[in-house]
Amino acid sequence: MKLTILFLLAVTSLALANDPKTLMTERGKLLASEDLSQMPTDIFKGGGLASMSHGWSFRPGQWDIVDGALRGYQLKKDNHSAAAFFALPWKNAVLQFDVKIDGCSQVVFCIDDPAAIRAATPTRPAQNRVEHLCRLIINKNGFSTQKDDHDHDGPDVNEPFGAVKKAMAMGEWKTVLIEIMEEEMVTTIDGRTIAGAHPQVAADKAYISFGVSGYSNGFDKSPPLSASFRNFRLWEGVPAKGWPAMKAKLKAQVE
Ligand SMILES: [Ca+2]
Repeated sequence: MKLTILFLLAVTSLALANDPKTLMTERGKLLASEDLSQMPTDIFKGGGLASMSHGWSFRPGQWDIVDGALRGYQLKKDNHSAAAFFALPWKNAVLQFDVKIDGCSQVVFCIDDPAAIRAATPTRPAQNRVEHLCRLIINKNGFSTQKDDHDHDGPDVNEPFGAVKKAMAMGEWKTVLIEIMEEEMVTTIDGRTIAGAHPQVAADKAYISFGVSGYSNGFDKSPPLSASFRNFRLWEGVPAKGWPAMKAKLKAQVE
């Protein structure tokens, strides 16, 4: 029995040691964990996104488990990026996943609010919709984050939080760490961090999504122009005491 406990402790410590260090928050209660080494069992089979209340949805696009990870790519007929949605209510969190880019033009990780009736805009009537709050964009040249254009085509606009120019090698796994605490979004890949803030980031969250775009470099390629994902984790976010000093240091590095 003692040996078993020691072994479990060792495994737990190893897993924690592999997690990148958080800056703004501490990892609290684990709210969601999906290795994505096989298809999740909780697949939402209801109607549209606005009615999705739990689990995963894999559309549009083509999504398969390949080499122990979830691989997605865009289909020409969809006229939209491939998207894998996961529904879960949360507010402040530490989000983590591994991503590997294999030829797609762009990977997007979106954080969305709960469905609600949105006012009419110049191009659509009032309707029940899920909208994007903020996102991470990764391509072969680096990554960027932004507060999203929440109304799509009203007066609201995207507001960039920053960009890191660092080549992302194709076929190489990278661990993404996103910390959300009230208005702030802090994103770290390979030890490089973008910190940003906007009141919209403090909204209630209901969905996250992985997006894969292939349009700009073609369709029907073999193998497909894809990205893969694995080891998705979502912890409750707890404020870290050292964040104000850390933030000042990060700001000094950028300026
Ligand atoms: Ca707008």
